[in-house]
Amino acid sequence: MIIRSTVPTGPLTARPAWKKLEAHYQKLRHLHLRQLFSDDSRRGERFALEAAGIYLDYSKNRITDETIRLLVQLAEECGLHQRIEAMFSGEKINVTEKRAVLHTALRAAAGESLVVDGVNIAPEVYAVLNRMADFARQVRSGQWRGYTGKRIRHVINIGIGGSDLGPVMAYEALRHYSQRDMSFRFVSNVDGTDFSEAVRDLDPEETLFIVCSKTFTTLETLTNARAARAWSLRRLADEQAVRRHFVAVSTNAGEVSKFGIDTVNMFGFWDWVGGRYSIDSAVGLSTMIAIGPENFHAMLAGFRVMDEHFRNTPFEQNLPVLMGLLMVWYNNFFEAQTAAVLPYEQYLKRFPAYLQQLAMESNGKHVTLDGVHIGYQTGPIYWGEPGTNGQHSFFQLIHQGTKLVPCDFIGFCQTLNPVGSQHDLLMANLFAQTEALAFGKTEDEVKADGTPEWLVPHRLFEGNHPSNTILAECLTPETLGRLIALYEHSVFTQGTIWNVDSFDQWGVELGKALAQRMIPELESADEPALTHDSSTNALIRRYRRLKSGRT
Ligand code: G6Q
Repeated sequence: MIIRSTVPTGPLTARPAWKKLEAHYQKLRHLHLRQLFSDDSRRGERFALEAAGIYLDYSKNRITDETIRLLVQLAEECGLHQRIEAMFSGEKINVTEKRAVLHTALRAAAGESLVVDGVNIAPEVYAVLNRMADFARQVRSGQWRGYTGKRIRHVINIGIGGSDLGPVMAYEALRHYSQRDMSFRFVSNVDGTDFSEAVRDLDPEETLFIVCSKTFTTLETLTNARAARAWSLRRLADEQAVRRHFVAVSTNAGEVSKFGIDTVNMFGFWDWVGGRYSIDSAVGLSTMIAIGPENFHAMLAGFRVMDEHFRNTPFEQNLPVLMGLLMVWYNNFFEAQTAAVLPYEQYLKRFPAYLQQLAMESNGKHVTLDGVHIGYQTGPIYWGEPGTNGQHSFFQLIHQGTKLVPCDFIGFCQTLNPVGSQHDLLMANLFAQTEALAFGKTEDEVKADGTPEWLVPHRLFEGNHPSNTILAECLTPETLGRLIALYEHSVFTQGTIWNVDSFDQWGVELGKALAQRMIPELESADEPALTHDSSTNALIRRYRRLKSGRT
């Protein structure tokens, strides 16, 4: 059943709260954060929240109490309460694929029951988690041996998009907790370089491949999996070896066995888990092998804490709701095109890339749930790099460029790798950047530094650049779970306001189909009759000529 009751009626821009926000924006748009802070000495504490182990300081945003009140009203008018309930209770809110959206069920507490299409899915979820744990323990302990009896030392996850970005991000984020006598690598790109570089120093006898694909039809993943099988068998020289060196993660048992992987070695999941929301499912198998089942369960518990917070907390104190609404505020009223995510934590170096998929694949949409063309901006471009590196490159544009870039700074009060006072230096940079972005440097301050008159405009910082600061105690598996869920639900909040299907990805499907048509045109021995546009035809001809060295 497609749920219509949760879909708001009438266009977003005609809602009372939207109209009020437009008028409010006109009053507020020139107001400076310097002013807002000097008017209220407690602003830094008033616009801050602590929940689910995460402290969010959102005081350095261009908002007042009235802004929050109106944004919350907008969320209510857009049916956010109903949408949250619809998602958690398994209604088919992914309307274009007619699917439930139940990544939250992957981390539900043991013993909870959740019925989808007449089946209680909770026992299935735990059954897979238990099988994963059993397998992970065997690999980690050396009980699971390669075909020639050697211990598995290297695990390579082959997958792309949601079957890669979550696993690689989580592994990198939790590397501190990983089994250090094993190596973990991730192959995603169909560019043969990715595979070749991943295996060049490895021994096939000690290498386990996890072929991770929801559909098990994705060109890149199957191509790399075939390359991996050929690489393994060149050394192991017996088809029987495949079952000791290949496992699959998929929803498609038929394709898995067609590929030659025994379904005994398959870990399943379900169509109600979207690729970019799948790290808690069997897609997290590489992470579980790396950090162990106990740590993996701690990560799930972290997700769960944020899920409960999102579901049960009034919007004014709800971290993901507030973050989502602030993004709407900048995206739709200030016309910010992008948002930067800046983790001051080296272990989170892949977090921005992960969020890019989560946010942009979810909310990069141009029609409403009803298929009506949208007349307002939807999902912004997410990007970012870890601090302090970003400060030495693109921060210049955020400080002194002409674009408004709302930023999320993410930091931890304790480091996992104390080296002298380096963590204080790192955090000093984080705090200093949020301060400089907000308050800038006035003409008087620049002159007071003895700056010559002609140089003053260049050294001036207007400030008024908004940011959130997200602080947690320490990067643990549980904290990571909370952080990921924070963004998942923020993205959901945004998608609800924009009234889009945040859980389909027709743009990705397009790419999958387009390349298939062109492959024979590049591979065929005979000159193909090309019927593309003149640019594409010329590019193909040029490629065909040069790839074989003909000029
Ligand atoms: C994620 C998308 C997409 C998907 C990849 C891989 O939400 O659907 O990124 O994860 O295209 O798909 P498979 O897992 O089916 O190989």
